[in-house]
Amino acid sequence: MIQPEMETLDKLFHGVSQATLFLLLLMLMLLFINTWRQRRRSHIPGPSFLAGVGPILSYARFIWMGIGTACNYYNKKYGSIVRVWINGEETLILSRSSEVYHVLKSAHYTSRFGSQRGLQCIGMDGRGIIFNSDVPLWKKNRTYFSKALSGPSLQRTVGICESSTAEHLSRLQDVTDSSGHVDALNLLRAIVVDISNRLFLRVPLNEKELLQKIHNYFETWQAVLIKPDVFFKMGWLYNRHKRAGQELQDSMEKLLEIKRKMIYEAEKLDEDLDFATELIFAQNHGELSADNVRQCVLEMVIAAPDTLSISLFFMLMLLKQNPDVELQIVEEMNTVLGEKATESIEYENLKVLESFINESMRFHPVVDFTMRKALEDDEIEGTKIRRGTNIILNIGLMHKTEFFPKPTEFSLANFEKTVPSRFFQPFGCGPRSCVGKHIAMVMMKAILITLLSRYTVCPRQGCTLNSIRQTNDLSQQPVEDEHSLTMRFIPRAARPQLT
Ligand code: HEM
Ligand SMILES: *[C@@H]1O[C@H](CO)[C@@H](O)[C@H](O)[C@H]1NC(C)=O
Ligand SMILES: CC(=O)N[C@H]1CO[C@H](CO)[C@@H](O)[C@@H]1O
Repeated sequence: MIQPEMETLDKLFHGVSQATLFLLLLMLMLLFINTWRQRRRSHIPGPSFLAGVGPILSYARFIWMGIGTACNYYNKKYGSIVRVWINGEETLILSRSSEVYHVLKSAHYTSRFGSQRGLQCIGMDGRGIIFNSDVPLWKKNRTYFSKALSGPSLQRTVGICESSTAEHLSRLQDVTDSSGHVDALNLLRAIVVDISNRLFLRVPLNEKELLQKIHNYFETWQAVLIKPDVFFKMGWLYNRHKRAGQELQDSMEKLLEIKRKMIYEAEKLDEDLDFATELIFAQNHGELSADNVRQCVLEMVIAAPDTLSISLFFMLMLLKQNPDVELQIVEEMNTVLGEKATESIEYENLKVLESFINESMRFHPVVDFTMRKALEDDEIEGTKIRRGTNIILNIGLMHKTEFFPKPTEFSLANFEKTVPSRFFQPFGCGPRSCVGKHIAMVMMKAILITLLSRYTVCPRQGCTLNSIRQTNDLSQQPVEDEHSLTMRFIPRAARPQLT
């Protein structure tokens, strides 16, 4: 029995040429160096490599739980800096303010990560702004966004938000069901998409149809963002998403056609050009491709409905759970706004309202984290970061673990004292921060003031932020099943003297 085996082995050894032996040795050495490097890096806490099983398990957790939920799981299990793997790539999750602040401020992290096939599916790969990782091109496109989201736009915003909110509220009967409830989240979405259109595009559109497409586009974005390449080969899974990604892009193209026609036929254009007009002119001058103009306008139009309307929805829920805060806000509105015409106000004096908005974004954020990529080797607080490492900043968790006096409670006391900026970053800061952060604050204030001066809301019995179902994948969102998210809108008895 043993004899033949010995013979084979013998033959084997004789058959192995010296070159092959050398290659074998080299491979062993490389394997050793690799493991050694792996061990050297293992001072960052995280799940263990386990001969390649670790990366598969951690990737599976991200896909299964959703990105936001998985980040919180890992930070809670391993601490404020964790090393995991997404799609085989080393990924760090950071939640301590000093590390988060370092990444936000640095020019080495102005890129994001995500599946290239996935981003191509939604038109974001190397285009637009949000997930455009072609840094020089992103930079150029970002200037168009910054221009449109500050200056004259910012001033127009207050008036547009107030009139759009008022108009939608005056048609409240149309969206009230037989039991007297309103689908608050969709009402807020309709208000916000109308405001975005009036600010950036100014084309007549079917709000409801566009909102449905924005919703599907977001679902697709979330579904494809970190999927492995094989996912895109499985037609039965992928085609539905591909269609949803394409539908919104087609709608945008149609709206832009209308816009081009409007510009062409206009006798004379407004003094301050809107975002879409600026981009169309840039295209006419050969500076931008049509694909890019479409993607930039698309991202501008979806930005607020995907973030701001859900933030406002959470705020309405929080108000009902904290009636004393609502009282304080309404009193402040009466004293501060009662005296002046609202149109001209930039809302500097509404400290309670601003604290409420800040505390809501701290306590129950929509955007919980942000995804970046290291463009250079770097060192953060003694931890070596290799170029190409994926970075997730878990800002939501940071807001609940540092600085604030009542970190896990909703309380305006958290904003009584001035909060140093590194401890509170709902929009990020630095070169790749939220380009809409100023306009978002103005929009939230204007919409809340208009709404709260006319109505107080009342969610369904037993419906609180804790009890409604939510997911936290790309962002934190309520699950829209049947009636759980509807509210009654009760007119305020004594309406404050607002115009
Ligand atoms: C409550 C509302 C909002 C929140 C909480 C929010 C939050 C954020 C966060 C955390 C980021 C990532 C920043 C980073 O990586 O450091 C971001 C990016 C961005 N936001 Fe917002 N945002 C909001 C509203 C808006 C609005 C209204 C607009 C535009 C109209 C907007 C446009 C953008 C864009 C274009 C980016 C990508 C910037 C880039 O990659 O260069 N956001 N936002
Ligand atoms: C709210 O947060 C912003 C930072 O996003 C900060 O500049 C502002 O001072 C805060 N307002 C209050 C009243 O704390
Ligand atoms: C104005 C400008 O240069 N825009 C750029 C935006 O990004 C695309 C590709 O990402 C470029 O082709 C554009 O030139």
